[in-house]
Amino acid sequence: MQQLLHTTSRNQEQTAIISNGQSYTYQQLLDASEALASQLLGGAADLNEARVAFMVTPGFDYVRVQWGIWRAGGIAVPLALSYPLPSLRYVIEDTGAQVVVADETYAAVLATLAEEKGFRFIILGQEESRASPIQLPQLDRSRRAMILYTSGTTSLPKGVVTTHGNLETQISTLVDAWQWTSADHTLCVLPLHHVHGIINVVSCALWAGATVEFLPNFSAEAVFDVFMSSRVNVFMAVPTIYFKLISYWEGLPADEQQTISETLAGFRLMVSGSAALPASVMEKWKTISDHTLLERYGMTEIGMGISNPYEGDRRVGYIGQPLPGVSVRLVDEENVVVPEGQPGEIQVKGDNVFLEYWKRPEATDKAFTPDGWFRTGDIAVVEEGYYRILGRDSIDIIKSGGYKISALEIEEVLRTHPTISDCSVVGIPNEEWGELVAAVLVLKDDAVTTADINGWLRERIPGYKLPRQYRVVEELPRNAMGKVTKNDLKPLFQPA
Ligand code: MLC
Ligand code: AMP
Repeated sequence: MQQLLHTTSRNQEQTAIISNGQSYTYQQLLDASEALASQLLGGAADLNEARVAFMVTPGFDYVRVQWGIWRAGGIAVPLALSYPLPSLRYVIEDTGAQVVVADETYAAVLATLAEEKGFRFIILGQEESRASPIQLPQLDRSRRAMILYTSGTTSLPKGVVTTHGNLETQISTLVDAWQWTSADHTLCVLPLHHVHGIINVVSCALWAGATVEFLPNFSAEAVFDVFMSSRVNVFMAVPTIYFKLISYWEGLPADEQQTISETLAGFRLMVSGSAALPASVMEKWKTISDHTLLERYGMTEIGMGISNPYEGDRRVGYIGQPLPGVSVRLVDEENVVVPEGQPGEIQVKGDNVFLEYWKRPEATDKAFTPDGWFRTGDIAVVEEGYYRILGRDSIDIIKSGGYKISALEIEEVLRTHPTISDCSVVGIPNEEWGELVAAVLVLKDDAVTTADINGWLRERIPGYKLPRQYRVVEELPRNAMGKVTKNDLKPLFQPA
């Protein structure tokens, strides 16, 4: 945070943010975040790591709230805008947030919870005005700064706690590696409750003194409109977004295609990550934009760990080499380092690695080896010095549209439906989404349809976690231990 403020003070009159048709300078961001910090503090000297949850549309308000929380000494807990009430309640309860901030769009959603939980509820636009300049607390690197929720191999999402030091390392490493400067201008279309949007796009841009422009959500048409009408020269997205941009471009008349291609060719950098980039997407994007996408690998717990080079050979199907300051090793099941060419689990060490899972010391312990390496659960191999992802060690983790989704979490909710006697959730390969969530159900009552179940589920889990396909069976296949053999279920979803 101190570093971010340092940049800000150098670039006061430069445009920091463009959102909702308005431009905001770094000075405005500084003033607005200080005002919010002051309001959060309410006369206290320091929030002392109090959790402040916030549900705010991506744009200037989002950043001023995030910075305001940090500047007041709190822990920022961004709430996903797509979450239904039970998921919001879970995050607010799990973090023990005593203060929740919302903009007017989300105030109504949170009002029920505010009544139920009695937290302090701040609605943007209805803030008190600041009385006089205040003294903000000094934040050292070891302070907790943010909690992001990640789905894993447990049925409930875990809060990943990062310190100011972790964030500074994650941001500064990328700013250097990808050569961000204050002349850059990026467009953020990613959700702001995950590291990809928060760190790689917004924080890197602001750290470098660049401009970040926001679209509240993704639409291929809107993205190309911004590209054509502004000075965007850096773009980062998940493979699904590149897939959607390609499909849209392919449907345009030739003259529009050409104008877009000419604009894209002038970009400085285009990055893909959060899920494997299919070779077909990389190649088509190259034809359209004349850019070889820079593919990198990261995780909520580590920020970015491995990246193809900014200058040099970006290899199709590879995630590149460890970023400076990030130690990476591949180990076998006995935790012994494997030689080049042999597959192993990616383990990571460095200042970029998170502090802990919030209030889950056992899960934190299990996530690290006795000598302090973080176990990612991703399997990779090194070939000619480049890392290539082979898969994950857990069949229960699904990546769809760049979102990590836990099959166990969805199964747990499905099991509470009165007519479901048994169920299993798997990920099935899909070029556009990476994987699609698919559910196999055993039903007590044939009168209930999968459409009914989907409608019921929609009220309980975020839309991006919903199964896209269902199959109903008499019985689930199980091994001698009684465990469902998920690999036997996947063929049920192969196209006929
Ligand atoms: C939505 N749809 C899906 C889906 N999500 N279909 C299949 N699988 C999914 N996962 C369907 C909807 O039902 C809807 O269909 C249609 O797609 C449009 O829905 P939407 O919600 O409007 O989707 P859209 O906004 O287009 O979202 C696509 C997206 C989004 C790619 C923009 O998924 C996204 O923002 N992904 C990024 C997630 C991210 O930031 N991950 C980073 C995690 S951090 P219908 O029929 O109803 O119209 C991380 C670390 C790292 O991983 O390394 O970065
Ligand atoms: P999340 O937990 O949402 O932060 O997602 C992190 C996971 O995304 C990693 O553990 C990987 O499985 C996956 N991931 C991120 N980048 C890539 C990539 N370039 N290729 C393949 N998988 C990736």
